[in-house]
Amino acid sequence: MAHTDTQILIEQAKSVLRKNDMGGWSRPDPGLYIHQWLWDSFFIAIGQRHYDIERAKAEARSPFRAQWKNGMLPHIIFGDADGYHAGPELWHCERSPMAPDNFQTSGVTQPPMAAEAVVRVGQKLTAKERKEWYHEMYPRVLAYHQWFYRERCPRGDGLPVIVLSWETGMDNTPPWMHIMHQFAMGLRAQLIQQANFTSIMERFRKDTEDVGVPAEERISTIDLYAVYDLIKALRKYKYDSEKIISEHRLRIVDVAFSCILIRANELLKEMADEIGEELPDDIKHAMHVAPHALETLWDSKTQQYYNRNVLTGKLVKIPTVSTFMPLYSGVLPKERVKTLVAQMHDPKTFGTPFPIPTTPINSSYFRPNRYWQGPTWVNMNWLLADGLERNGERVEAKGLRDRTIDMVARGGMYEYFSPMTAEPAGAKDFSWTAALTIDMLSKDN
Ligand code: 2M8
Repeated sequence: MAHTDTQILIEQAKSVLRKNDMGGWSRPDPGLYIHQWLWDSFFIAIGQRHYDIERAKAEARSPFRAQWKNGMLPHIIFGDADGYHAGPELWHCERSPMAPDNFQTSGVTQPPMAAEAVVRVGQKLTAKERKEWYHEMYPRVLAYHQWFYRERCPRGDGLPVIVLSWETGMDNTPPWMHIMHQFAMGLRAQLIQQANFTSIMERFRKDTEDVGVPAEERISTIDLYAVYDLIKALRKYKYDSEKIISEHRLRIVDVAFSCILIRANELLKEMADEIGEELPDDIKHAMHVAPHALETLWDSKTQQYYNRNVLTGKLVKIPTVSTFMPLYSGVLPKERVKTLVAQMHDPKTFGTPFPIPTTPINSSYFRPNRYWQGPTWVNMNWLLADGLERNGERVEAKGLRDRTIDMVARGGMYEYFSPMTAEPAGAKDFSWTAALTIDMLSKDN
């Protein structure tokens, strides 16, 4: 890309981030996601560090202001704005004694990108500043990671149990929707489905036409109401992990989430080493056992990684972009790198003109513009390009970044894009698309 085009794109991205800057934290977009989201903020900080290090520090720090007393970082911190479709009145987080005193939040978490953001911000600091930064952030990130092993890891195998598709960040990803329909449909959702009320219920949705996003680009109506029902179930447990882990109808070991946590521990260790701290035993144990547990998610017949349904113990063999995430984990067996790279290029599945589609194009779930069931997302490409690079696939990593930048340059700073044509979809002026575009463009400088 020519230097001037790069500059124009960076300026466009910065202006999106300015528009979504709420003063110390950022919203994902101005219409649909008007509060603060966990992994969004960490991706945003990764972009901001290139031009405003203090602002990036504030962004990476801001999710911790509502850290729960048990260490969990909630996936949404609610601000003052009204109109979000799953606001504080749905969650009632105050029912948990662990919820923070001064903030209203959701009651679940999201992929743990905290350590990544803290270390990336750290890379832009002098050695002395970095030590101070790590001294500040390490105990908080550690408390978050320890929450997973204390409360969400009953098998002690280093892989957390995830209890709502919203925790994965890939809200309507096919394997989760499949298991939800099989095992975890609430009464209301069943009624809506049986009585064929979906088109009536669609009119009550607040996350589509009202905020400028066509319904067909979002999660389906029945899936959305089923998720709402599951949130109500978690709320009934008062977000008590012990109850959730033994009783909740939806419990999944999610391959992408697991890979992000595995990588996050490595980054946590980097922080600990730099400030002369020793990781506690629970984290060391998790780091030791998780790579073996990750191997149990590999299916040698189809040569893919899959999620495991905890209720049945079985792999859910519905392929998605998550199959590539072990590249990001940093513990992928060497001989498997080439297999995954070849699959990324297969024109029958993931090798689309604007890769990587969240669902392969030969899947019955695939829709080029439907949320996490087909479109290409900039954050997934960012994670996978990073993973490719650390696995020695530099050319592949650069190729993926270049195609992602090309897609954003054509479509604009949207939430997601058609993997076939780069046509944009979802929310306009989307913060992590902007932030990660800045980061990817900065790599070539
Ligand atoms: C989407 O999720 C929220 C619920 O958490 C929603 O649909 O209302 C997901 O894409 C998620 O990954 C993202 O963090 C969030 C805000 O961008 O939006």
